Amino acid sequence: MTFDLLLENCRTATMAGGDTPYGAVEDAAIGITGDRIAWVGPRKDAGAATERIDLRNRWVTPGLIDCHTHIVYGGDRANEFELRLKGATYEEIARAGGGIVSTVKATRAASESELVESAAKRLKPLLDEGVTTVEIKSGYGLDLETERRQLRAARALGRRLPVTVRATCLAAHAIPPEFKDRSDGYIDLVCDEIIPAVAKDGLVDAVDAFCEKIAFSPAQTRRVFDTAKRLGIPVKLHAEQLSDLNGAVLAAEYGALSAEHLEWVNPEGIAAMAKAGTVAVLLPGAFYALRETRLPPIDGFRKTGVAMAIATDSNPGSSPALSLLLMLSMACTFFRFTPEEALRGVTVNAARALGLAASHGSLEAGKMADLVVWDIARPAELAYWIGGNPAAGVMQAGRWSRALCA
Ligand code: DI6
Ligand code: FE
Repeated sequence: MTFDLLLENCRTATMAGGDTPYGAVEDAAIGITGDRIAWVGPRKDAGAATERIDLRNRWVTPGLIDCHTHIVYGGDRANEFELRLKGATYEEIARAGGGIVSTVKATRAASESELVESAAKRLKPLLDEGVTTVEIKSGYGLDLETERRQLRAARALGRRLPVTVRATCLAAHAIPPEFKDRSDGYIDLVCDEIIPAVAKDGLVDAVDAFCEKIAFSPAQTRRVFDTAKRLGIPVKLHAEQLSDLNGAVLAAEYGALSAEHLEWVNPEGIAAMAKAGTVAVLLPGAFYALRETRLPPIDGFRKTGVAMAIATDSNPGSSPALSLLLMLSMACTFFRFTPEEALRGVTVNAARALGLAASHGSLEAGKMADLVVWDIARPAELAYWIGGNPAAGVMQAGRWSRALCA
């Protein structure tokens, strides 16, 4: 078999298991045909290729996966940042009608093309630093029309930019003002109208909910999950971000792809996640921006074998983050991830959190040709630098989405 392209003379952090840290293969080559990786291995064993590129011994990793974002929205909340600096808490601002609800107002007022334009600007720095797959949640519409518009904008971004987009319906994100004190009524709308309609339009890859005192109860979350289950859509959950409602146990019960945030998860939740294979998605940007002090139980996840992913949580309130590499640094420094765990968290484990483990997240034959060439001497540098961008080239689906530097 002749490859379309052979990337040769590189060091690969395949993240595909094996005996070496990072699944590394030194003096390696990668054969690419069409949009897929056809072969990865020692350079001396590489086959013929139509085109060959000498990577001059640079490191190659899988394309990075940001598996939790809320990056499509109207407006911003820099004003609330200033209020929080003066002492107001995130929960106080939310209860006073700011927070998520203020972004809902701005999102309802934005057209689909305005949502696409503003999100594309925020996605640009993520893509430049090697993100080739991103999850985008709705949840700033909280009515059928605007939830649909957000999800359509997410799909449009996937068509327009060199990135695979997974769209998640998070209609159960907050209680909209028109349902104040009637949250069960809003859940009726979510379950009877919003989720079935956006699913019918093919706009949803997963369903998520915010199970929290300032949002929805476990009983309400259960109704959302039952709706998703009936429609055959996988679920994920914002669980134990601000308090412990046993959300992780609930998520695991429904075989959730992931439970996310998890600073307050209890041992029963960890055990349930381990048993169900639910990925822990940890969000150091929100931990940082909200000055959270309670750490997610990293050792508990390690000991029980719960896979850990990390993501930006990019959103206008709790994590206005536009760098996934910075999250690697924060995961190591705040959460005591090893640099290898951090990279796993934005590759293989992030792919699992999106239900994409078969096609994304590692450099292996048959998977998508999504990869990043880096100007680094060792993979730990991806988590080491605070700012800056060592990406020297980004390939998505077999094409250079960011031209390779010589
Ligand atoms: N948890 C979060 O961190 C984001 N949503 C959620 O459920 C925050 C969203 C926001 O503040 O706008
Ligand atoms: Fe979030």
